[in-house]
Amino acid sequence: MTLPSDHPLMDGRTSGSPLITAYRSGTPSRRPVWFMRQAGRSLPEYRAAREGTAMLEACLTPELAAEITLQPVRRHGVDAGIFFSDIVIPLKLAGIDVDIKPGVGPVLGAPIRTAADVAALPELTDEALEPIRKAVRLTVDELGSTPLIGFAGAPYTLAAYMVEGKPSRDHLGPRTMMHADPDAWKALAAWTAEASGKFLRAQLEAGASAAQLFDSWAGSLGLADYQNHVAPASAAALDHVRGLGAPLIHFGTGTSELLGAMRDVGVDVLGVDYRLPLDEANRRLGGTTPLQGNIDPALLSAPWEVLEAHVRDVLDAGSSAPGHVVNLGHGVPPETDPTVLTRIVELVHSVTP
Ligand code: 1CP
Repeated sequence: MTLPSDHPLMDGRTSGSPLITAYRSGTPSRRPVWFMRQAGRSLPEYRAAREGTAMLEACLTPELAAEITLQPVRRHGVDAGIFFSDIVIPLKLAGIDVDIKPGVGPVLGAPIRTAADVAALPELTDEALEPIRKAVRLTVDELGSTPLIGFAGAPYTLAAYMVEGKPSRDHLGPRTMMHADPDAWKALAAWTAEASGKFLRAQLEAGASAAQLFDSWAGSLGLADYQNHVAPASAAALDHVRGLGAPLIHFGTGTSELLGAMRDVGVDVLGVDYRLPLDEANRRLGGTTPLQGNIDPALLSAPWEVLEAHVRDVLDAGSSAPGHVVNLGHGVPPETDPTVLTRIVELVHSVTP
């Protein structure tokens, strides 16, 4: 299966863009940069657009999701849009009782704790993903030569919310389940892999030029648990979109010890959080994998001179990798001054790629 001939990656709109070139270890015309959570609460235009609309409703209103996706591209001149949605949208579209509570995050009506709970999970159908395809089509029509990145939550991070029923710090629920009830865990990981895989595929087929799998909480796992209980499900999610020709990126936080295993699920690019310098990440990966990252979000509120020196360090360390896309080491904090992000984009674009 390939992408349609009028897809932005196939008709020449985005294939030569700095982002796609760097993801493919080529030589881009400038160092590409985008920010995780670039759409969202740091932008006054986002807060205005969202007024009176609940988070999940905003994600499922195609015109609004497209507009919110475009806002940071217009404002900052970043090298990619990241589709405005959430990792729990596939759950919602499957019919699961899930909501995003302001100031909290994803909350389920009933947590998924037993094999019977998993067996009762509804299937995510392709038809249910139509609002996603529509929003992506509207977005890429406006983006022109700027690529759109699609995304999904990786099975572990998604399952962590399903088992706990809400955000948690230590993710004890899923980590216990994978040992105490391995069959239930395997079934849950398989369900989430399919939901995330279908969500990714809908975005890529409708016009996204790359896709990122977010395993934000993988860092709570040791290497053995990651390899035995998680990596196969992440690989299964990606099986839905392999061979389409779109670069696949894998990101988690606290994953310095898991980088090789996360690359080995079969991705083109690794996102690195702020804890590990990119030259060391590159060394650990054998110098063959393009990297994305890793400005420390904490420094966005530091004096500009301090932040600028840090960004230049990230650019230097990133030069050691076969490709480098500048990003943060995790998402934009809501209280960030958006003019600082624009200034980072200008700085990154001013250096030789
Ligand atoms: O009302 C609001 O504005 C809610 C805040 C918000 C936003 C803007 C949530 C709730 N989700 C999002 C959008 C979102 N979520 C995007 C698109 C925007 C962009 O990147 O520009 C993406 C890629 C996500 C993905 C996401 N959701 C992740 C993975 C990325 C990461 O940050 O680690 C995770 C873990 C979630 C769960 C989630 N959704 C929302 C919150 C506050 C959380 C985290 C809760 C927790 O701490 O566990």
